[in-house]
Amino acid sequence: MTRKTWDVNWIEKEILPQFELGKIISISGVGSGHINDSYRVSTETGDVFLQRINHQVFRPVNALMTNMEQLLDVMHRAGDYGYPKLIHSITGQNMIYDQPSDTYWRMTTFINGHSLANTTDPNIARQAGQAIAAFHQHTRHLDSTRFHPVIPDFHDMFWRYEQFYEACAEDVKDRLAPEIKLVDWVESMEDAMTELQADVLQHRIPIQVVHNDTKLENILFDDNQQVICLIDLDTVMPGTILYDVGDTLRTLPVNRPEDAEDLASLDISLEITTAFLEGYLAVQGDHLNAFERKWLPFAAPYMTFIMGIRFLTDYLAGDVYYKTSKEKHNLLRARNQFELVKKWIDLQPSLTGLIEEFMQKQVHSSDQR
Ligand code: GN1
Ligand code: MG
Repeated sequence: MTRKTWDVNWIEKEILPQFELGKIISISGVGSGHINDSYRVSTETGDVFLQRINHQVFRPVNALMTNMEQLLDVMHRAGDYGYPKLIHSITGQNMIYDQPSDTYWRMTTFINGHSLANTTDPNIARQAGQAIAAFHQHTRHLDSTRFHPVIPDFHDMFWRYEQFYEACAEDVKDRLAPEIKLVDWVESMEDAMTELQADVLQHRIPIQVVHNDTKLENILFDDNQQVICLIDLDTVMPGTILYDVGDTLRTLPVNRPEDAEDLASLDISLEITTAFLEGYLAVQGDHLNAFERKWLPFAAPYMTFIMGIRFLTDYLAGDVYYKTSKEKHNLLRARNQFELVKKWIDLQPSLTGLIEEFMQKQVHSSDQR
């Protein structure tokens, strides 16, 4: 899918009048999401954040908005006021539907902050770990059945493999043959990559409400490098904490973006990974069960692989899901992610060692309390 942008004059004329706002000063596109379209709208009375929700991806848009409202409510009640507030339309709706253009739009307060693609600063990594852990603390007691699975089986590797095989079988754009080596490698990884999800399906790894899209870019920081909130709440739904830990690690300690083409330049910082896990475990360590602990080192390769297989599937299916902005963009993203998977697998012994060490230190310090 190539990037579609909405004309800001059209937005001002058709969408904004449906909300009660002061005089509009400017509208500008923000963010780098692959799915929705986001805008900062400056008005005489302050700035707001406007998003077009991609309802091809998020089919039950109403369910998505119910999830989001519930989540924001939980965060605000917990005293986490960094999270934005939803701005209802003039008619009191949590989003609006524009029939002529068949588009859905929602609005929240604008949160001033910045996000990062990765970091070399251990303090930021630790903060990120604590922020993901705090999110999990706030959501762990919620009844996860009250949150709709807006994209069912989102991080289920078995389902991702099914979709991949389907795309291979259909091969709509004749893209398979030149990539057969890569496709064969993906097939060869199936047993190793589905084992974690097998433990989810066996109810060994607990299901709770998680964020499901915790790449570092989705953590908002203030100027003092303190976390304000997690953003991009569309995929907040049942899942496991491993998906979130893994998705932050997929990005935070990696020196290059997910579509970097020079694979030889890709590097994962163990120091940054360690700082993140320390931050996470300091808050969440006592609450993990044996299976969550067992799989924690594998969270990063799991989530990096799932992105790889999703990008490759979309490439084979003709680029129908993710926005793309260059030739073979999804294939390049897939190659990048798979290269990182290999590196994460090499790092497994070190990760297992450092997590064990950290957990022991924690047991020690709680013994002494
Ligand atoms: C998409 O919305 P955005 O760009 O943050 C995707 C995530 C992937 C991410 C890869 C609903 O997220 O699952 O991790 O791209 N979101 C959806 O960068 O598919
Ligand atoms: Mg997202």
